[in-house]
Parts: sequence; structure tokens; C-alpha cells
Amino acid sequence: MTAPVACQPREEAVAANALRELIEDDWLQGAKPGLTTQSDAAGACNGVKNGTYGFHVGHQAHPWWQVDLGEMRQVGRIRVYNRLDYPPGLHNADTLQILCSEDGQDWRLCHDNQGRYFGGIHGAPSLEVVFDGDGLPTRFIRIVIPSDAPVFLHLDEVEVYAADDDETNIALHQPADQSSLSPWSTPKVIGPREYAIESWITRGYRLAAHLALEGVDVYADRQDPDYAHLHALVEVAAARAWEHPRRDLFSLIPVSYTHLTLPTKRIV
Ligand SMILES: [Ca+2]
Repeated sequence: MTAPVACQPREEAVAANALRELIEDDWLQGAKPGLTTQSDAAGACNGVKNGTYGFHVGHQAHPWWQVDLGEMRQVGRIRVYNRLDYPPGLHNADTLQILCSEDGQDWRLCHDNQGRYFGGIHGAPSLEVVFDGDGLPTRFIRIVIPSDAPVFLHLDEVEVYAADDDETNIALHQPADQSSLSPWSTPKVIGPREYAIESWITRGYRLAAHLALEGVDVYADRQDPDYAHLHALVEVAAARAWEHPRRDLFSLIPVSYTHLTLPTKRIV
């Protein structure tokens, strides 16, 4: 029995542009945070409000999303921005409940939305829950849909403000989690963005050395790399770099650096 032709080893010419895309995809794949319930949930406290879903829990009964404020806080108000771009799901969160907890184990109800629709960045007002006086003492805040029937939970953003500071969103970039993943879950950046630049460059040189052994004149157009400059360029990549990575990240890398990964001179 022989393997199908498509599975047999073969050599194919790779055009320079296609090679660049392959290498970029490889870089980006290696740089992406892994997909976990935490990395998807981070999308509802990442400061991005665009009317779509910041996270997407799987189809299940009693789906929930939560954020850890890091320490006990006196919460003055919670603002929830609904997803607006998917009409069949507009009312999924109408019945949401907000729970609070000191330890992430024992929860108590602090708001029941009782079927009232709320909007998001446009249209109907977003949901705002205000806690009077000294505010609500809590460390964890959980949003749950109290439905025995499976339902999707997907929100745009959740903001939390302390009773004594109505300007600072204390949920921003705090650790979040959710009850499950869905096919639409994606990893968001958690904490400060870090690029494995040194390892990428090392790999690039390793690739260049390998290609040199194969007879490719990869150093024909080499310039002295300025790692600090390259590092600075990548550091300032836009906040949405994961969603449009190639445009945002690689548009910043000048042509003079392509020799780090691309022996384009001899590959046609
Ligand atoms: Ca968001």
C-alpha cells in the first residue's frame, strides 16, 4: 500500500510573498496566548467596547462570567455593555444576576435584572447597577444567567467603579474567568503584552543558517540589525494587534529588517 500522492514528501517552490506569510503566521502563532476560560473572559475587562462580544461562553445552563478585583473593594457601581451585533442573542442577558463574593467560593446575590433588556455602546442604555452609601463590599463579581435551559452568555464589556472613585474602572485588566468555552472564544491579552522577540530573532538566524547550508545566499543583503530599534517598534504595536496582527505588527517592521526572517533574494 502506498501513501496518497498528497502525503508523499515533495519539494515545492515557495514564492517570496507566500514564504513571508508562512513565517509571519508562525511567529504570531507562537506569540498568541493560549485559549483558556481565563483568556477568553479577559475580553470583557480589556477596555475594548465595540458592540460585539468580548467573551463567549458555551451553550450551557447557568453560564457565568466573573472578575477578580484583586482585593476587597467598596463598589459604587457596575456597568454592563451588551453585545449588539447578533439579533438572536440580544435578550440572552435580560435575566442576568450579579453575584458578589469575598473569596470566589461563597456568593450572594446583589442584583437581579428580572428580564429587563439593556443595550451597550449605542441604542438602549447599558445596564448600570448603583450601590448607595459606602458601596458594595466585594472582591469577586460574577454575572450569571439563571437559566436551566442552555443559553449563550456573551457581553461586550463590564466596568466596575469604586464608591469613592467614580472615574477609575477597577475591573480593567483584572483576572477574569467564565464557566466554559465556545467555538467563538478567542484568547485575549492578559496583563502587559510581552513579545518573545529574542527567541523570534534567534529562530530567524537559525533558519537563515540552515538555508545558508542549503546554498541560499541569505546574507547577500544583510544590514546590521538594530535589535533595540526593532524591539521598540514591536512594543508600540496597537492594542488590537491580536485581532489584526499582520497589519498592526508587521506594518511596523521596516523593509530593512526583513533579512531577519526572509531570504527573499534567492527564493522566487
Ligand atoms: Ca471588551
